[in-house]
Amino acid sequence: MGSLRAVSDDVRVGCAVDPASLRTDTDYRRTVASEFDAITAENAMKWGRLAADEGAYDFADADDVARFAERHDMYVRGHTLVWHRMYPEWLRPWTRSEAETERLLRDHVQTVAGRYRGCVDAWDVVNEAVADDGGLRETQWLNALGPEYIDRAFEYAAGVSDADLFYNDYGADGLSEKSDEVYDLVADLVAREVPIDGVGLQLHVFEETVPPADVAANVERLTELGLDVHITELDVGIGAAVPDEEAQADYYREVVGAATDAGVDTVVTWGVDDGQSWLPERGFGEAPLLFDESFERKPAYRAVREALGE
Ligand code: 9MR
Repeated sequence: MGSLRAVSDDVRVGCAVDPASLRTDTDYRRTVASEFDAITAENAMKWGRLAADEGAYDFADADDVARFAERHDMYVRGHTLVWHRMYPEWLRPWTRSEAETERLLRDHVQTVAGRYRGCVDAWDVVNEAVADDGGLRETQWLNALGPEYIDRAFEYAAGVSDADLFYNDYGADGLSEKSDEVYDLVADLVAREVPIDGVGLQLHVFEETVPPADVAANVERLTELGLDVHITELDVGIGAAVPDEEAQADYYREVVGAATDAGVDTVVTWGVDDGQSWLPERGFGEAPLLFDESFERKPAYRAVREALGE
């Protein structure tokens, strides 16, 4: 059996990676290089990782991911420019003036999106700005700058980057109140000609599965706005929603099939192997990825190949 990346000419399959594992773990590195044709830094391009110290960026880890991607001819999803989590401690306590906060946002977006111009193909410009109970999430950015912080982030990114610019969120994968909120948000950005190109549906699946038909319907309505849709952080924890590896494989097959039939051309799993995943340590289910902790291909791996037409 050949590699996953060779299965479909129309759909890229990616993974989120940790640069330290890429450097030190041969099995990890070999799996990423041979199986995937898209890549995201799980954490290395987040503000808190890039600029732990005020006034000084450290791009070493992020550059490693970028170089790896280039060497292996991979599509790069940059993650993420503006978020309410994993920002540097020195940004606290958020008592700066509006003008100063805006300058910090602009400088960060321009610095990072500018550095990876020509390398990052798609940026998650704004991540998780919609609250779980509706409306915009109360973040430091919203408090300091109002809802326009979203417009500004996209505009600053568009000024320096040739990447496709995405809004990315969780819990907005199928049809739900939150996915309606995300739809309304991005429809408004499109209507006001804010430079947005796409929407990332994270698709973290644990307590309950999202009906694949609902994912397809959501993809279709977003596509009708003229936006691209990517599945950006796919993982399926074994637990309440999917009891075992076979059920997990069935769900992967159905949801990847439904999303790609509806027009999704990029599907990224949130990690490589079950030994390194954020889900189990949060108690959100077990063994959520395509490779087990020995990097053996799981039933879910074969299911994704089938979903892509094999
Ligand atoms: O998987 C990531 C984990 O290692 C980090 O500790 C965490 C905080 O930065 O972020 C996790 O990734 C999140 C992603 O950036 C945005 N969507 C939800 C992901 C899982 O929490």
